[in-house]
Amino acid sequence: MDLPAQFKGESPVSWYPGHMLKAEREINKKISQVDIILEVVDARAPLATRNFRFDNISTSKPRILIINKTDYIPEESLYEWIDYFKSQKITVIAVNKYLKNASKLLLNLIISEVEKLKFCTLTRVLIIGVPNVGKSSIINYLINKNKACTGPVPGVTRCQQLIKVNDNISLVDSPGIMTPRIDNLESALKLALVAAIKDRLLDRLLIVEYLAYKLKLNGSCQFADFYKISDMDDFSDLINKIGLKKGKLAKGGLIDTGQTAIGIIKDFRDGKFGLLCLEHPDVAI
Ligand SMILES: Nc1nc2c(ncn2[C@@H]2O[C@H](COP(=O)(O)OP(=O)(O)O)[C@@H](O)[C@H]2O)c(=O)[nH]1
Ligand SMILES: [Mg+2]
Repeated sequence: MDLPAQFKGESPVSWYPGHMLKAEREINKKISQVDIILEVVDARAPLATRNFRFDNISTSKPRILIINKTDYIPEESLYEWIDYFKSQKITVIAVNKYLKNASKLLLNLIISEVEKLKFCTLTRVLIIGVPNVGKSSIINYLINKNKACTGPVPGVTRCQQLIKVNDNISLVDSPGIMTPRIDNLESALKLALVAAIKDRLLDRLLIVEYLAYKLKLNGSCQFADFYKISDMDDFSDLINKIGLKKGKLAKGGLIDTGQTAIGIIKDFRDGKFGLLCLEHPDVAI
């Protein structure tokens, strides 16, 4: 199905080339200290949450792409994405924070990648990715949380530069935060839904309308089913009904559609509409 016109066009959110340049410089500085890079993406939008500019600045270092938060998406979508990245010759692993052996799987993959390079010294790892994809969570389970000082929190730089994971592997202390590259409005909508950018930067009603479109397209649980209301063809009627159901009333008895949209976005992030991947590898081809 063709993308409806209201989701097409340029992103109203600028991606600040200056800001991005700064982020790249920071990563470049760290890259000189590392042997291997772990790039984290959100399984709900594995392309929108990648920043392809990063490809230009780290060609010489081996990289593992971590598809994180796989608990949010259907298994079929995950397999499609894994196949897609493998077809691009990208070393890929899929994890989520509920997976008991995620840390072990990841460490084994790091070791096997590093063995290919025949490093004999300590391997230094840098985790990068756009905001909120789960970098800190991954660092926390890799280092078993209490083992090191609270280096993984961005901005906390007072502790040592390397956090020891085991005798062979250390993490460069803070994650590299990349500014998302926002190519168009649809990417911005996906990034807002997965909280990689602030949703207030966009029209929240449009974000919710896009979500409704995606749920319909994927045959997932629809708003009408979840909120137990009769379906409405007109989107603003639908929002008003959901707002009434949620008790989001503004002064004068009108429905507060903004607050209603915030509530719906939260329900999505809480996984209330079931498993949903916002992207299909087709868009990459
Ligand atoms: N459902 C789910 N949530 C996750 C997962 N990993 C991280 N999160 C949540 O995503 C949010 C952002 O995680 P964080 O590690 O701070 O991301 P960072 O900004 O990349 O460091 C937090 O609320 C985490 O609890 C995951 O695998 N599944
Ligand atoms: Mg973090």
